[in-house]
Amino acid sequence: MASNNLIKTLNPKQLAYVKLNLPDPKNGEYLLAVFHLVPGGKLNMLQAAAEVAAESSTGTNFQVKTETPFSREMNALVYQIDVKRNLIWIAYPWRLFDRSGNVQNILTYIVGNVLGMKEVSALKLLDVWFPPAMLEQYDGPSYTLDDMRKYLGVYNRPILGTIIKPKMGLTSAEYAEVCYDFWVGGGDFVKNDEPQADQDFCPYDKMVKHVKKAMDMAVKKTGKKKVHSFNVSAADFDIMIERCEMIRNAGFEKGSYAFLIDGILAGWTAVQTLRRRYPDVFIHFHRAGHGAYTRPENPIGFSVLVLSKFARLAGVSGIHTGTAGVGKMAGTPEDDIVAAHGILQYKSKGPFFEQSWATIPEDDKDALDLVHRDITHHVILENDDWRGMKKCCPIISGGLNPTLLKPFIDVMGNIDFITTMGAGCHAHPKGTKAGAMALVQSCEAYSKKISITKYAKTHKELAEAIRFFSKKKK
Ligand code: CAP
Ligand code: MG
Ligand code: MG
Repeated sequence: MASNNLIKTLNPKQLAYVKLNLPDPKNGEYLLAVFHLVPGGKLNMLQAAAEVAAESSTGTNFQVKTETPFSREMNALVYQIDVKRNLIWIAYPWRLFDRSGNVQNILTYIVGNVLGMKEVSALKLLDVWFPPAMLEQYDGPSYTLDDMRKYLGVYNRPILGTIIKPKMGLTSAEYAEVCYDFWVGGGDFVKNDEPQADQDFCPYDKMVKHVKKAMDMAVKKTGKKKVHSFNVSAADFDIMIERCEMIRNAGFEKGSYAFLIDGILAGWTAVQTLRRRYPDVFIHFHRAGHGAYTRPENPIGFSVLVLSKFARLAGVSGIHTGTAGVGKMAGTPEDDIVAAHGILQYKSKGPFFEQSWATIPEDDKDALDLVHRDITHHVILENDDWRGMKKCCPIISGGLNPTLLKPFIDVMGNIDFITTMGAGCHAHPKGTKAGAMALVQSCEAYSKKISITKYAKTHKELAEAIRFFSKKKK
């Protein structure tokens, strides 16, 4: 059925949420969204789309008598549909949103009630576009990957990290010993695993103290700076802040600690609280639970790209964006790499929208060129505030090991990320230190453009990693 005929099938309420061929959706008034939609019940695509626009903005199941001329101005509008591909485009007047730069509030509209409506049997938010004026209302990242690079003195390779394994069950002293081994093996970055908290066998305060000691020893031994990302997710605001303050008061150097938050499960309020309270700290968004929304086989939810864009909007320094099929987690290059590039670059192309994160005028070719070169070399500009919203760093994790570093870099197309390898280091037959050495060696091989098999001839830790990890499929 052509769009005009579909319009005739709408009831008056639905009609108020549809404006096909909206003259200029990118005029700055709207947040734009593309959904994959399969109607539920007997509705056609446009009817279902109108119901989604209604419920995700001002409406409900019936037109209400309390509407005002102004409230109608706030209606979201279905402005395009593609019946064959089951796609709908909706424009949300962004005056709908909480003026305090609140990401949770936007998501409560656009992927809130609508995901549970009877009128849809599939509804997935695939991409969003933010107008420049709206971006200005949101924090964006403060402490970035470039700041971490400066602290570590690491510029022309990915940041090499690990997650301590076993995931849980080590005492605080045992935990710190594994950190030490990884750091003296040459690794830069260690993160708490996502369920790390204040377990009775590993009290938080002791974990922090032992990590501090291990870091001091490792820095002394190697002459290199190190970073530890502490999970500060907690039951309530006070405990979360208590954990942050405990870390800040433990004697760590600025730059040597990051705050990890289980962003999906602790929630956006926790994420944004950290960003606002601690602009001088790397905020690390671990996305445990995201699969419930993002997995392709789940027809309801949102994409990895959407999650990652909102994380940048909220201002985290880095978020996990997946291994693009190279590691153990589900996720394709199309989804994961588009998301990684989407949060890293000042201008990024998604499947539906090209998002500009910069306030630089499109015709200022010199400035754009400078920014582009800085993204590649990281050192031209001291402070990237002026260019618009800062970059957010992809964190690449899940089933990786030293043999998979180059394959991932090849898919990613650049080295601007943190990678954390858990089993990939601690399963090394000679243990964690050798695992870290193998990771460093595999990175050296990449930088020197030598294959890992050739490099392994003179580097025994790498040789052993290759033997071990190529035997084991996982
Ligand atoms: C990786 C990891 C991360 C996952 C999360 C884990 O460990 O710590 O939580 O990477 O997935 O526990 O699995 P391994 P994602 O290196 O031992 O696999 O990054 O896709 O959100
Ligand atoms: Mg309601
Ligand atoms: Mg983990």
